[in-house]
Amino acid sequence: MRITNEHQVETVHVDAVVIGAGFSGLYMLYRLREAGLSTKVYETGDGVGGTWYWNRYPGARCDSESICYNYTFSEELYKEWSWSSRFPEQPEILKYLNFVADKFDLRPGIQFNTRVTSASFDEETNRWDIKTDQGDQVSAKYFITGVGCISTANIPNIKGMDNFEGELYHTGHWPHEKVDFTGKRVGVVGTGSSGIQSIPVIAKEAKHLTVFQRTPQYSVPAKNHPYTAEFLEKSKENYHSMRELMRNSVGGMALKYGENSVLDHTPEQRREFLEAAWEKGGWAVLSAYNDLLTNEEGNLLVAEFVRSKIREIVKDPETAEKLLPDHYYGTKRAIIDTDYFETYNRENVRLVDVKKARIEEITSNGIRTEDGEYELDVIVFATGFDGMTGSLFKIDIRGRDNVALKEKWENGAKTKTYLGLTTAGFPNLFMLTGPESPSVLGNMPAAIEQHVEWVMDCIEHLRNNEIEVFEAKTESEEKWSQHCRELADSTLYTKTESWYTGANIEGKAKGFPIYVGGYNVYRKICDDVAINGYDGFTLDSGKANKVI
Ligand code: N01
Repeated sequence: MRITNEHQVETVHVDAVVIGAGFSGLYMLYRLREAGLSTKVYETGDGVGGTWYWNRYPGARCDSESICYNYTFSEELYKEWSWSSRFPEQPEILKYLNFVADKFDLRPGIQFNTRVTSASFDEETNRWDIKTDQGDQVSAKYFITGVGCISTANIPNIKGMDNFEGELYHTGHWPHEKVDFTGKRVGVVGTGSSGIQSIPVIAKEAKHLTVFQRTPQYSVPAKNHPYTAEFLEKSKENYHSMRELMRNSVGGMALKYGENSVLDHTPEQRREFLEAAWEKGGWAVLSAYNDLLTNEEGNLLVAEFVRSKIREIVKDPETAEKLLPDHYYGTKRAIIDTDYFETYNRENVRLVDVKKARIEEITSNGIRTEDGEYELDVIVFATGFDGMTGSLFKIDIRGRDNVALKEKWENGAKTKTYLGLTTAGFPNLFMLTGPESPSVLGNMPAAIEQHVEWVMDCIEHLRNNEIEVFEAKTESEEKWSQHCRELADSTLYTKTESWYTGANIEGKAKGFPIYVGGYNVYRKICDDVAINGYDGFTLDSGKANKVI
């Protein structure tokens, strides 16, 4: 339905508005449409893909095994698509998401090149009024965000950024055209997942690469390899068991954690065990034991094992020393790489410790640290993201009494959600993979499917029961947020500063807004809430306020 207001801007009325056309938005659109709800998806990019649309930097690839890094809601889709390798690169993942969009004819439901700028809940109509940067005005019963957990780039505020005369990039906003590093002096700032994936690839092409490292990171080999036809056939045959395994596992992937404590093994047994995990690659070291993230003593032993591997790989002892991390292993997102530490054995690669000699300025010619100036033709910022809340806060989301989500969560209160999906005072708002859900601690597509399916069941329930207003109770979110904090504090995660804790963003409220209890446990909690009539929520027919 279209309604014209006094300024002649047509207000479009739909059942649901979804933001984002990545893994979350695409599946949400599919489910809403299948259920017969009129839906509009707004996407800033000019194509589908979300994270995989923006992160086109060299070497970008997934770190969940690809046979799990896909949707499982459709057996037909699962069987139609074949991944080339264990950890495929970004172009292949983007191709998969385009394949999904085409297969289910999702594009007509998506408005590209459009950023949602504001959304406010109208307590008279019990609807969300949503505006975009293209002048759209939409009124929706349900407002669903699929904005991604790590999609707002952290571009450091370094003096002189505008003075640089060379090329400047951020890994999370990579150009669509190939960036040619041939014959160029390149500087990469940052050694998280993005830096560690891109550094080996850039080093091979550039004339010279300088890596500006503030905090060394642990990384283990991905041991990527092509999939054989037999392997793929078998994984497709096992579709049902694979889906069950993913849905009922700790990290949403076909991965089982070890049964032993790190301390159950003698030093010799441990070395042998970890060597085998190292050879297996991927998540094998992180999942080798059952208490790596809770047992301080055990964690330090595994951390020392990884440090010993770095010393073995990197030939120059001084460089190796600079590369040794000293935080608890796995408390920053575990990284898997292809030839990362080996890259420091190349003659054209130099490592600069910018914790020791801080970056002072970007000059017209390169980067000046307290130690001197490094001349560069290209600077790549692999400096990460304003995680979990950054993309939500970019939209002016206002709930009851015109309270902004940003205000609610930043005024000392930090994030407060119920189940990481909803927040009190913001009725009929669903945040897919929102703060205080397990999201980034495992396999995102699995987390997304669970959220989309829960939200869809919930909306069906609301419609079937003529419920107009669905809202988390304040006491439910207090309890949930406290539960999340207590769980996080019982692990080593909160003992390390990272983007998980918000420490990478100046002035950001610190916390650990992620549910660490495991995907499987979380799924059961969400299911139980639904089975118990959406326990912890207020379900209101809203008849008193109803405006048609
Ligand atoms: O970002 P990061 P990322 N001066 O925040 C440094 C996912 N992901 O884009 O640690 C100098 O991890 C910063 O230093 P420090 C994954 O969940 C997944 O790499 O703050 N350095 C750090 O070294 C991942 O965890 C994949 O001291 C500065 C780096 O920049 C998340 O995204 C691939 C600086 C940022 O590391 C984020 O990863 C890529 C400054 N001013 C990403 N500011 C997959 O494999 C920051 N740094 C699927």
